Amino acid sequence: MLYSVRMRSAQGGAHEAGGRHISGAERLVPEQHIERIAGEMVARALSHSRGSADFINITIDKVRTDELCTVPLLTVKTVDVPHAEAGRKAAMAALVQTGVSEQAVQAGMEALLALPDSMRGAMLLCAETGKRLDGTGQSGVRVSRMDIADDQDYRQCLENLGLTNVHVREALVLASKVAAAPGVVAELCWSDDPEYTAGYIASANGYCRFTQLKSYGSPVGGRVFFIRPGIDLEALIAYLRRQPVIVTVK
Ligand code: WAQ
Ligand code: MG
Repeated sequence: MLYSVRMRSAQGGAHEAGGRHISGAERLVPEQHIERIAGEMVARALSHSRGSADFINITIDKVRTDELCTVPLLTVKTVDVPHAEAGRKAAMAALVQTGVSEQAVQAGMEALLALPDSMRGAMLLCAETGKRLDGTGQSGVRVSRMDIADDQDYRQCLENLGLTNVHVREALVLASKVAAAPGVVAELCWSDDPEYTAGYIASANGYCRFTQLKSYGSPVGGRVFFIRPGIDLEALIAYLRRQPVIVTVK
C-alpha cells in the first residue's frame, strides 16, 4: 500500500492567504517511510534558499493500488550553454522541434520571464496559440501523486549520468508523469532556487537539460505545459493533480 505524502510551504502566511511560495515536494511511499519522508520535507521547508517558511502544509493520504499507473522514465540529455540567454534560445528551438508553434514557444518563454515571483504550480498554454488555458491565476496547476518505482535503481541511473542533485531527481519524475499525459506536447521549466540555474524542456521524446536557463541569484522559476488544442482540459488537470503515477527506470 502506498501513501501520497506532499508538502507545500510559504512565507507570510498560507498560499491561499497571499503567502509567498517557498517550496513543495511530492512522494508516494509505503507506510513505514511516511514519518521519515514527512520529516525531511519539513526540514527542507524550514531551511530553504528561497527563505524560511512560516506556513507548512503536509498532506498524507492512502493511494488505492488499483488506481496506480506506471509510465517510463524519460531519457536524459544535457546541453552545455555559456549563459542563460543562450540556454533559452536553444530551449526555444528544441521546443519547436517537439511540435509547439513558434508563437506558443515565445508566449511560454515570456510568461515565465514576466512572473513577479514563483507560483506553486504550472501554467498550461495552448501549444498552437500560446494562450493560457488553465484558470488558476497565480497559483497554477500543481502536479502531484508521483514517484519513482525503485529509489536504488534510480540513484544508480542518475549517477551513471553524472547527476546526483535533488533537483534532477524530482524534476525528472515530474516531467515523466507530465510528458505521459494525454494532450501534453511539451514542458518548459527552470528552478526557483536562486542558486540553481539549470532548466529543461521535456516531451515524450525525452528530457533535455540546459545548464543555464536563468541568471544566478534569481528566485523566480516556473513551469509551462504546452497543451494540444481540443483536448479534454478538465481530464488533463485531474490527471496532473490526482492520478497516482509510478515512474519506472528501464
Ligand atoms: N507541479 C507543478 N508545478 C510545479 C511543481 C509541481 N509539483 N513543483 C514546482 N513547480 C513549479 C513552480 O512554479 C516552481 O516555482 C517551479 O516549478 C520550479 O520548481 O535537470 O528545481 O522545484 O538539472 O524549483 C530543473 C532542472 C529543476 C533540473 C527544476 O524546480 C536538472 C526545479 P522547482
Ligand atoms: Mg524550488
